[in-house]
Amino acid sequence: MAAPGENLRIDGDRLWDSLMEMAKIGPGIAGGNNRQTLTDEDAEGRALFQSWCEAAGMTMGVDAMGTMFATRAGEDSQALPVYVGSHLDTQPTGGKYDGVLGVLGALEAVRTMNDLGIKTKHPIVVTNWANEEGARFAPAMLASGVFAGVHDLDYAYGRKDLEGKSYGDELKRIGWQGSEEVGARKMHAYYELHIEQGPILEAEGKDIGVVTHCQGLWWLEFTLTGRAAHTGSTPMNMRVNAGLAMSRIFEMVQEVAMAAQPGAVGGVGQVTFSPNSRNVLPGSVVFTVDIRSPDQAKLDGMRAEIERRAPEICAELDVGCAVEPVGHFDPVTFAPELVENVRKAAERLGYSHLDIISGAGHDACWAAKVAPATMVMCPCVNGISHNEDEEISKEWATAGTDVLFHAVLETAEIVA
Ligand code: HGY
Ligand code: MN
Ligand code: MN
Repeated sequence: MAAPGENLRIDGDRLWDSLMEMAKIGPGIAGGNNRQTLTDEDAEGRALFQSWCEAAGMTMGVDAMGTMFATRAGEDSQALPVYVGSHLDTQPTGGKYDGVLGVLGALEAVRTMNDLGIKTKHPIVVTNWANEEGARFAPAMLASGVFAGVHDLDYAYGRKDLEGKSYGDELKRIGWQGSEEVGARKMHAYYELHIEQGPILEAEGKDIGVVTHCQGLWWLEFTLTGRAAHTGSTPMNMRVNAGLAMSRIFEMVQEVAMAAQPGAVGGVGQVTFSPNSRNVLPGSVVFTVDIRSPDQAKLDGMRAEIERRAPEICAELDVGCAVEPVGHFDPVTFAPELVENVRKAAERLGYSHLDIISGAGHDACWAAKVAPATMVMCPCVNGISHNEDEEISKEWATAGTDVLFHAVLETAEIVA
């Protein structure tokens, strides 16, 4: 089967217009987006996406986790579909492109197939995975995790946000609880376009990231129990200071991650003090340690050392210490034949490219458990992401989507 010709290219202006249109939904306070999963803003973005998919002649299916699957028919209805997607939900102070580029890039590939009258053997399914971010309901990649059989539906439905609202209730409230059994769909292959969310491609002057692997992750939720007390009248030697224990654990996590260099990260993004009053020493402190590495031994070694040393730190301060893993996936190796399709597409289209390991987690990491999967990356300005300043160029978005388009056609097999 002939490879797509080098002149087959998507419509970068139409892609960019769609990105800017979606960015109007759930605006942030500084130019980015706050379209957190299962909020009214998420529902609005879903409705817009569905309208675009239906305008492109696709039929929409939704599963019981709220993941959206828009199908473009293939010539062989018995052939398993090629799935292409990412996520439309954002961080609270998210950018306009994290996840969104992958969903709307996949839609643009279908729009271009329609324009050119391209027919493929395999159907194409453009996918919007629910709750990729895990910002509101931990863990990240929750819906794709249920799809891959890593989590069961009851566990997922029971996950709660900081206000005590459950995933299942919120999904029903916004009206996006689909009827499809999660994971019943079988994939021929899965592709995901995503911004790098790091500085490498831009620094190396490369248009395309050929993603060979994704680093693994642990999210360890610590609950430290001190004694709520007056910050003024409580003598220093009478304090049971959970906040002090937390700060010593943060320093320890930094030390463990630095000792595991190169190829390891560790930090904390979310802390909840209770009662969180400025003149009360916290009775409890809850925070999630996020550690990652592409090296399995390093990843598990960091976890073991942190879980060994944290209770020792707390014991010195008479602070109670409990830890629960609330997110995990091992380092992922993507499908070599799909990775080669991405590399060949970049070369055919004349884009510079670099093999890269994804620093961030993606739904592709769980898709890879049930089908051959890989990713395409484009640079982002100064490597900034999970920040409203996240920015890419139209050229980068176009290049990434061109490569995605070609790789998908290679796998879906053009028949006319
Ligand atoms: O945490 C991650 O890597 C992804 O952004 N959910
Ligand atoms: Mn993402
Ligand atoms: Mn993200």
